Amino acid sequence: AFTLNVLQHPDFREGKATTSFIADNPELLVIAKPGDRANKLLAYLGDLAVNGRKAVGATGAVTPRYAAVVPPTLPSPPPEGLKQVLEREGPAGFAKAVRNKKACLLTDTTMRDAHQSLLATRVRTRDILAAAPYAASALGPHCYSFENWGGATFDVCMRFLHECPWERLGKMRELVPNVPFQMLLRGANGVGYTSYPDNAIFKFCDVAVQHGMDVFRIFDSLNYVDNMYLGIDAVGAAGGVVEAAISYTGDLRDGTKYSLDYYLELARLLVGRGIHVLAIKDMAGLLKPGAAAKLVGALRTEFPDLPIHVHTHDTAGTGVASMLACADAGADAVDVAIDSMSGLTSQPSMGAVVAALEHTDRETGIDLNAIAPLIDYWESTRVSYAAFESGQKSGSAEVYHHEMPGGQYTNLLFQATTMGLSEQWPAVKKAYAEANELLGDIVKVTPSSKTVGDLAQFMVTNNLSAADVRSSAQHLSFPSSVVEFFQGALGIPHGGFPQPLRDDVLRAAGNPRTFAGRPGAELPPLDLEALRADLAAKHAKPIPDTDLMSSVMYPKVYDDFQHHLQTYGDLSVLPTRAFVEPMEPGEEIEVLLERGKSILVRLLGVGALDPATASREVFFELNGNPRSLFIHDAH
Ligand code: 3PY
Ligand code: ZN
Repeated sequence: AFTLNVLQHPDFREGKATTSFIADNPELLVIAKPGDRANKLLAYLGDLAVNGRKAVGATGAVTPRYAAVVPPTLPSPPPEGLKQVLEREGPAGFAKAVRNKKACLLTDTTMRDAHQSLLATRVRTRDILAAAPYAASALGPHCYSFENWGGATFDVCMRFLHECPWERLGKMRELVPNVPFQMLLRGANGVGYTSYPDNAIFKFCDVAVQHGMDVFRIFDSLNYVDNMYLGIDAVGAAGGVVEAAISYTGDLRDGTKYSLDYYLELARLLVGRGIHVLAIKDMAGLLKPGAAAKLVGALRTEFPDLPIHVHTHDTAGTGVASMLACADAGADAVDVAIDSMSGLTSQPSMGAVVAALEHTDRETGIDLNAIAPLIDYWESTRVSYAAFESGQKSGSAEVYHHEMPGGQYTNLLFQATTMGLSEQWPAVKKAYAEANELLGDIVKVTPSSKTVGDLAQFMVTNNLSAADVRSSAQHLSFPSSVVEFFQGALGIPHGGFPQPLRDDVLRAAGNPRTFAGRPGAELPPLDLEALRADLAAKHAKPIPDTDLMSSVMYPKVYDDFQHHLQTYGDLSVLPTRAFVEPMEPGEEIEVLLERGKSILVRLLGVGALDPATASREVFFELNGNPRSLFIHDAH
């Protein structure tokens, strides 16, 4: 590359090069083609070296040095799976094939919910891809799906990992041709936290199907059926598998308003709209084995031809028992995570469920020995994400009291611990349960769970009891998510809004507008082509549908991501430890820029602060050649 660079220099080509040629043209010492990319990477590594790892939002323990144990390469292509059925027979044929299987099918959530729940959604594309081919071969034929997209991954991918979620989807698809991909769609909220115009949701689902998504688990944070219908219609129009999810809360045997009849009535409405699969979404891990048997049993009896898919979290530790009860009661598929990414607020362990179903008529067909390399891979890979571990050490049946969803639990615990407020954690859990009661005992899942969490933190910070909130609501300055909830911006909760709290909160907020029905119905359609033109001008590049949808969902996050790309280039090539932690002086890393093209980067040291420019010179060796650059010191 060096010679190429020199040879192409106009002076050199015109025979004007002298002995001082190289000294006069030091830029020629930079590798020609990947030079710009290498410089941008150095700028990122330099920024971490000067300003520390907070640049990536990591606040937990320092990442140990540990090499991932990559699973072996198995013969390709992998054996056929349900993806082939879906391709040949469409969503209805897929549903039929699922229903006809005797085995209990599994959804492996390792690539989405498991790391969303355990590692703040921070697992990077390269670490997902490294195990994907093996997972496709070893698990593929026995899986209903790999849940690998949607939920919080879309946002976090751009915001913290500086990666394009669509590129991740495309790359996973290349490596996994045999397993249906599954995403979590927040109904009318897409993969965001608020209602979007209907045409935005339709377009999003269409682009997702075009780029390899198959199964859409659609839920609404209040089980508000009008919001769910929108997601159902959008996925149906896009040609995806419509998996409509009932979000489960409480214990249906407790005589609360979330009774068996409530869930059955909701299921009837969803089935009536035209769905391929019915899901039970137990986002907090509240579905105990006995309740699971009742719910799945009743749904099985009423809808004998409809596939039933159950999702849970292992927060209290009953996850495996509950999934076995579901399989026994006739569920077609259950969600699990690879053992080393399972348990606690994540999904129950795949190995445990596989082993427990051996020698039964619902045997999964998975060989426990075949899972072992994936267990080793994720156990070793997880080490690189130490900075994002929540610190949770055990399961806890307290979840039956506070009812916090898995991902939120670890997030709030992490926040409390890293802000030095761990002594407040018991108060936060208690306040969360009280906030839920204040809001009318609602279904709690993104984004309604954020409303409850915000109110709980507001109560703890301001030292307010539930009675205080009720009696002084007219004079309090509530978090915006609480006001929006009472405006009806998320939809209408089962049983309506609690009064007089609703009126009091709205009055305190200056009586903002309220929504009488589905909030999105009142939003005008988005002019997608105008937005595309604006983005193309702003970022000086053509805007494909994928970028357009990223911007529709997260306008500011998308813009920041584009600026980050321009400044630092594609960071997905960095090994995870180097992405998270500042390099140490003397440390060298190898970065594979693309197939067959790698660079060696060594950090030599960081210079003294130059007060005039508030910067430091950072010294590297790039492929053995000295390089230095000035980095702004933000301290
Ligand atoms: C999400 O919406 O991201 C969830 O995981 C809800 O359970
Ligand atoms: Zn979940």
